[in-house]
Amino acid sequence: MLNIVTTFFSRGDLLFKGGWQGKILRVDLSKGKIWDEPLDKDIAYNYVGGRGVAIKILWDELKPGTDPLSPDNILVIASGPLSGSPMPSSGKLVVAAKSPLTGGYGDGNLGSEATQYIKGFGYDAIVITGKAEKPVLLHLSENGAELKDASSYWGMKALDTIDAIKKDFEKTVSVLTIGPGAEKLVKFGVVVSERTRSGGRPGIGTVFGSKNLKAVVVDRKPDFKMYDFDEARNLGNEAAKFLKNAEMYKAWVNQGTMLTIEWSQENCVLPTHNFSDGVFDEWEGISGDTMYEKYKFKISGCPFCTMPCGNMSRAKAEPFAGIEVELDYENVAMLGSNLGIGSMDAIIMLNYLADQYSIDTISLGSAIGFAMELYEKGKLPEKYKDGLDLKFGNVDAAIELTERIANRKDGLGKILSEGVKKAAEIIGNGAELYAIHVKGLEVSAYDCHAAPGMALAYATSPIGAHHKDAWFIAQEVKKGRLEYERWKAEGVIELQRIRGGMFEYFVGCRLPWVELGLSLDYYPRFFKAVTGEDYNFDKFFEIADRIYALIRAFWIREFGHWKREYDYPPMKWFEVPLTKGPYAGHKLDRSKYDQLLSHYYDIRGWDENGIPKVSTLKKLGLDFVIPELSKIVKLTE
Ligand code: PTT
Ligand code: SF4
Repeated sequence: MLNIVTTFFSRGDLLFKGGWQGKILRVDLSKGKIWDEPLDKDIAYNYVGGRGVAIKILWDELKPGTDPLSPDNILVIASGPLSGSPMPSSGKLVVAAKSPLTGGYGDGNLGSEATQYIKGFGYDAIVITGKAEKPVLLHLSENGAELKDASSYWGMKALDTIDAIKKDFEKTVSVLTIGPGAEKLVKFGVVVSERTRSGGRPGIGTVFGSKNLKAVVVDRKPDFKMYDFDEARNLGNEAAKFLKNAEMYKAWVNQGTMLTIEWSQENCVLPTHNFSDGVFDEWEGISGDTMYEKYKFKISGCPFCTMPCGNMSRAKAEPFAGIEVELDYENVAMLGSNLGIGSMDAIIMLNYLADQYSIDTISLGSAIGFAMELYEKGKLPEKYKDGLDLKFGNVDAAIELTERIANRKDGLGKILSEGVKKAAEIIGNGAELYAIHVKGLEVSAYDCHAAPGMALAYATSPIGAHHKDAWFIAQEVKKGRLEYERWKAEGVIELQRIRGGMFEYFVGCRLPWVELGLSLDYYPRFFKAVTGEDYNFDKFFEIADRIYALIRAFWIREFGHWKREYDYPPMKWFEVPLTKGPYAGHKLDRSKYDQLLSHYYDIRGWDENGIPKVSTLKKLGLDFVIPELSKIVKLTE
């Protein structure tokens, strides 16, 4: 293989007591240049890692208005001080960039051994700019970091690429890669790792593709500096013991997130027929029980996890028999009920295609559901039908459309590869009403016609509609489903601070806490053991608020203006009532939603348009944002 450039590692860990390794690996693909930089202490202490480090770098270094697909976009691959440590489920990594799908801040969190090995080589993050002349991969090994020719892998499907790279390098390397969908610049391309993990919904895989970066390959290097490893290991053992004895442990490792299908059906939030119904007549065919009893053949999951939730499943029925894929709730709901498809075999096939092409299952399911609804309602203009019979439940049409989207085939495929927001603009004819997104990111699998708090969570998520920052719906269902009271805004923000803050900057999986009830009190203890720093919850939450405000400032700077309406949930939830189930007839009330949004802004210290106030920015140590923002919008004191 062609060795373009190499760098030698130097020690940066002297700056920190542990957790942080002290260096950032910088790569300029246009110049074929690689170098080390120290991790700024100020960034580490005030933004910690993962999402925090990513947004600080993007704010500081990305020229406003940069085309996300241009060489100038900045790709950040960031671990956090706790990733790869004995903290339970610590094998997670953040990938971030300016999103080609939304035009704002985008990131994703995926399981990967690379998060630990990158630290083993002394880095907290890898920052990649430029565009290689021809396909390359970045390889980290004992020899240094090198760019290598990846032409032979270009065009190869993502899972096949992982197998091929492991064959060509060492079996033990960790691989982050993309498939042909992200290479061809489908706007919702994801990054795939460990064959079953994938992340970066807002098109972070697409940014890999735009840079001719096929993969990042990291040799196994598990050891990195921690402040008090013995204490971290003892805590890890204690937490693992708790998790293994948790009441829900067995159910969790049997079904993982697939437990949610039944829950969503019962609570009338299962996305069905492009978020029209909330319940699905054929739900039993796609339930967690069905998956477990008939399809699951192996437990899989992220590295370093004591409660692995991946459901490796195999299709049984022809013509899909033998296809293997990991099934998760979001994938099954968006490619199943949302498309009116009740066959798990067909869902396995669709999920497999999405993984191989490395395109996001949620956006894919939303795009196909959107086209199907337009088709059934007679709103898809003839010129866009492309000979497809796009009725809900038509498996062949869903598969064919997936291939066309993934290959950006001229016509409907190419239009939908832009995401539903842009597709609706192109199609016109009132299509906007059926485009289920926030800020251009397709909504993940919870219908919120009758769940205003979860609608607020989607609408204020810092990357566009994703549940990861605040899965508020569980609390809402328990405590007062249809209310629009202030407690809901408080609850959403509390979750955003923990899930969207702590777990995205530590970086680790939140599910030990969410699903099996591991006490949050463990986390400051892990933080102390691994980094040597004493942070309490006030400090953790302040950091989360800082990151949120900076992400909001980034969106404002990129858009060049800001409107309150950008924090609205999809129009359909206001306009078209749910059609089925116990909440049939319900839709969101716009003026009550507006009150809820005002509560949200008030608690955050943002003004009535969702712009952080000067006093808030100052309190969070974001004074440096003020001069730039005040040129774009009127700031409130
Ligand atoms: C996540 C989103 C999700 S969230 C799912 S299933 W889920 C989908 N998975 C996809 C997939 O698979 N293939 C594909 N081509 N596209 C996919 N898109 C969808 O992406 C994931 C788990 C899950 S499974 C969840 S809830 C939790 N998410 C976490 C998070 O966001 N942060 C965090 N600190 N911990 C989390 N733990 C859980 O991780 P995105 P993964 Mg994914 C095949 O990244 O962009 O955030 O989108 O990361 O390693 O696969 O684990 O019912
Ligand atoms: Fe990964 Fe599941 Fe373990 Fe979280 S609980 S780290 S998502 S396998």
